Amino acid sequence: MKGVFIGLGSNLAEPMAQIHSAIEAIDLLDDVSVVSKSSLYSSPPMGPQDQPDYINAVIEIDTTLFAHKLLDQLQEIEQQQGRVRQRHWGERTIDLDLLIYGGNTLEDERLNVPHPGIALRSFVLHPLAEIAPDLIIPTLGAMQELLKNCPLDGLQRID
Ligand code: ROI
Repeated sequence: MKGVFIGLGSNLAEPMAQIHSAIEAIDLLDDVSVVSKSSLYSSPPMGPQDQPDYINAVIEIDTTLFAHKLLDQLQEIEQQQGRVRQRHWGERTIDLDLLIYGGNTLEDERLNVPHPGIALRSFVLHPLAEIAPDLIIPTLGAMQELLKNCPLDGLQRID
């Protein structure tokens, strides 16, 4: 199934390298292949301001994994890359968020998909728009409409 999107973020321990190795690790998973990658972006932190800027990106994958199984695998990659959560909304080595799982909506203790932050976070919405400009997101609506209400807020495309 295509139309599965993952958001990546890092602001510790060589963030660009963290993003690249996470994408590689995701592509190496059984039953997952990366079909599209956004550029890398730098963004000022949302949350405490006394932390480094983030590097963010969004990828699309093609997968046969169920959402929870995929989440398990993403969390394993976070652990392998030494993720530590130092404080709420604080700095992190790597954050992998399951943003969209095709046309599905999922809501339980572990997953809220589509991710409720998509439309509110420029560092998620704009990279997503780069690779899926015509996307209609379940519960949130049309990408081009969402973009109208989401200023860049300091987001900058790298490359
Ligand atoms: N801020 C930015 N700019 N990028 C992120 O990926 C990010 N991730 C987070 C919080 C702490 C909310 N802030 C962020 O989890």
